[in-house]
Amino acid sequence: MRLKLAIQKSGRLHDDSMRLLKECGIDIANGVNKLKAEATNFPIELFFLRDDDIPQYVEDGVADIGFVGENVVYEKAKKVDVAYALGFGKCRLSFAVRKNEEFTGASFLANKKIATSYPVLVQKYLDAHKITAEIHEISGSVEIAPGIGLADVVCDLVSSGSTLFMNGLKESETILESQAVLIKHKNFSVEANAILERLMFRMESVKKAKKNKYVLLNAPNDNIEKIISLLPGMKSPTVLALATPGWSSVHSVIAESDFWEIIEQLKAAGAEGILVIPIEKMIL
Ligand code: PRT
Ligand code: ZN
Repeated sequence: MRLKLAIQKSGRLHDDSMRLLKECGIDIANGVNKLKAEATNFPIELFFLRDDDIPQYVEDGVADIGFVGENVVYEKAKKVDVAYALGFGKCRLSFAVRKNEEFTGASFLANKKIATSYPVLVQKYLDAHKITAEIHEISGSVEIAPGIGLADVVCDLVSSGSTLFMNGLKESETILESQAVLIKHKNFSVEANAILERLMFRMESVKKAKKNKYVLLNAPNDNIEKIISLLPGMKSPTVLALATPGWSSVHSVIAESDFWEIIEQLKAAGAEGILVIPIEKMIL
């Protein structure tokens, strides 16, 4: 069998979805102009769809899994499971008001007109805060609604914030932090699950590799204990003698998040010739 994966046909998530598959060593045969494509070296078949349709296809089992933004998953509220965070397509769903207005909290929205493409999520927020407001659902260019008098407030996706800024609006309150996720059909056969496990194992290796760097450095033997204590490594660092007496070469893996701090401490401990190399895959 082949696992059927739905991804966005074109748009913001398409390229990152294809790149992730490639990084997982999965080669896709035909072009994306078709509705379907097959991988040549992995039991997976791709469906190219509009992102809005992906949750429905996965609920119905027409696709087994899909890559789609959490914003779409929660707005559509279909019966699917969110199985894995993919780490791309990051954005937030936020309220925005005219830049000269003061957003004083949820109560500011009472009896206002709110333009959004996310009526379900906005209504949920209003209900949670026991507020009544009028929601105008529009499918695109939400940010122009206040300018043309259609709404007082918008609730839209934001990443850099420049769209809001250019339309004289300011972001006021975030109601959802979103990224692309892997969703799956509720009922999975043992066979389908085994393929999904293989795919997720590869995605996790790619993700871990991006978060870590391989470091090589030269260290005076006198300080080697101190330097090793700064480097956790996968098990423990590799230490090899250099041709120069009294010096060793130390190899290890360090997390991107504490990268600069560790490098500074290594330098202070006498490390020299530090080389930092990206890791392609990391299997623990
Ligand atoms: O054709 P199809 O229906 O498949 O695509 P689409 O046009 O509905 O979606 P698309 O391709 O625009 O976005 C797909 C997904 O990307 C969204 O569902 C989000 O999960 C994610 N994503 C991440 C974003 C953004 N960032 C984003 N900035 N989706 C939209 N935007 C828009 C936003 O709506 C606003 O118009 O970008 C503008 C704001 O960007 P900044 O940088 O100016 O703040
Ligand atoms: Zn869409």
